[in-house]
Amino acid sequence: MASRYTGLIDRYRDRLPIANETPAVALGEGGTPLIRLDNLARDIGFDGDLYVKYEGLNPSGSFKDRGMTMAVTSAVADGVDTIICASTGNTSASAAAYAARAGLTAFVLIPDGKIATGKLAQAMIQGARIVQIRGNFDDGMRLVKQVAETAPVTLVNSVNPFRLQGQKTAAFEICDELGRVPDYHALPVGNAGNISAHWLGYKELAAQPGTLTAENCNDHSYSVGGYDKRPTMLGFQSTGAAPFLRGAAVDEPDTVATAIRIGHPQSWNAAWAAHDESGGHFDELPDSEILHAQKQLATREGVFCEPASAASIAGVMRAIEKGRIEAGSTVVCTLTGHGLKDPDRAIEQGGGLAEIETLDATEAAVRKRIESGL
Ligand code: AN7
Repeated sequence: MASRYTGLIDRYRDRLPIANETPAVALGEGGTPLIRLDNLARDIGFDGDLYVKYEGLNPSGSFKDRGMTMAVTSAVADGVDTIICASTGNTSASAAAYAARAGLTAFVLIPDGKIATGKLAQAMIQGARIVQIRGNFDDGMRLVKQVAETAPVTLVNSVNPFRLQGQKTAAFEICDELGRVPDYHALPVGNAGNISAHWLGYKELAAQPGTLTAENCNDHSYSVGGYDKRPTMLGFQSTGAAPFLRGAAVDEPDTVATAIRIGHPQSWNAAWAAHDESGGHFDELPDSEILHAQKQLATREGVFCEPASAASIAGVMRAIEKGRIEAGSTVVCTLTGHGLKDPDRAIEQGGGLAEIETLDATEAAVRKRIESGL
């Protein structure tokens, strides 16, 4: 029997609020690798199992595709022809891709000069209507919510409930692959949709059996899994954009991890519920520590993620060091976006290239470097 993987809606349709007869707008999203980090674990003296869920390998290069396949499938089923979002970059790239696939028009509002090059390239080539705003993501979010109240458009930011429904499937995949629930799950937190979605997924896996309906699809009152526990949820922010650590919104968020340069998270209550119900913690990392983790992951494991994604690894490294993660635990970190999203930052991190010399001089120099291992 043929078994071509077509995406998470086809795989998990019985656990999603999409009717059987509704065709999925899909690009093969989901099914991302869960990679064990033996080198990094050894480096930091961790004796448990450390994994990354490499969401950068989704079709548009970030976890947003899990939510966008759902939001756009539902919009098309409703006869919508225009979608809109505000974005720090990845949502716009994903919206552009799925809109192109479905023949919809996508309006994406991006903060002036603050989105990574790869993400802008994606939105542009895929024909999104790009609107740069004089303001940050939070200003854009306010604006699109207002517009969507009265204009004939569907808002596809994570306030759209179909987004979190799609994103919860990452928790299903992790448990299906491990054959168990991880002890800890760590994520970078910006708008806080993804940590909320994962908690939704984990709760469903361990809830009492029930039936999924349009009414209860976001309240965890049905079960799909039969697992007996839930992970402790860990959320990490950059110090310059850490409303969950301040306990209040931040008006001028700033961080090199532009994906999570967000001060007014939309899923504030849901993320606190994940924190409280799971007995987890939030922490903040300086940009230097986030960039260090990005580089460690690349150089020690060959896994390339964008800066924001590395916040999950940086946070877990710190939590292990401080004894906030029990010895012998199974820990999963979500790597939310691909490293190629932000090539400029990676090149900066790599240091400069040496000057170009004659071929003879170069050959001699290369031989010398191979000998010395530098
Ligand atoms: C790589 O694209 O908000 O806490 O507009 O791109 O669910 O917001 C991106 C968020 C983490 C934070 N890592 O996730 C957007 C946007 C990456 C991201 C986050 C984002 P949420």
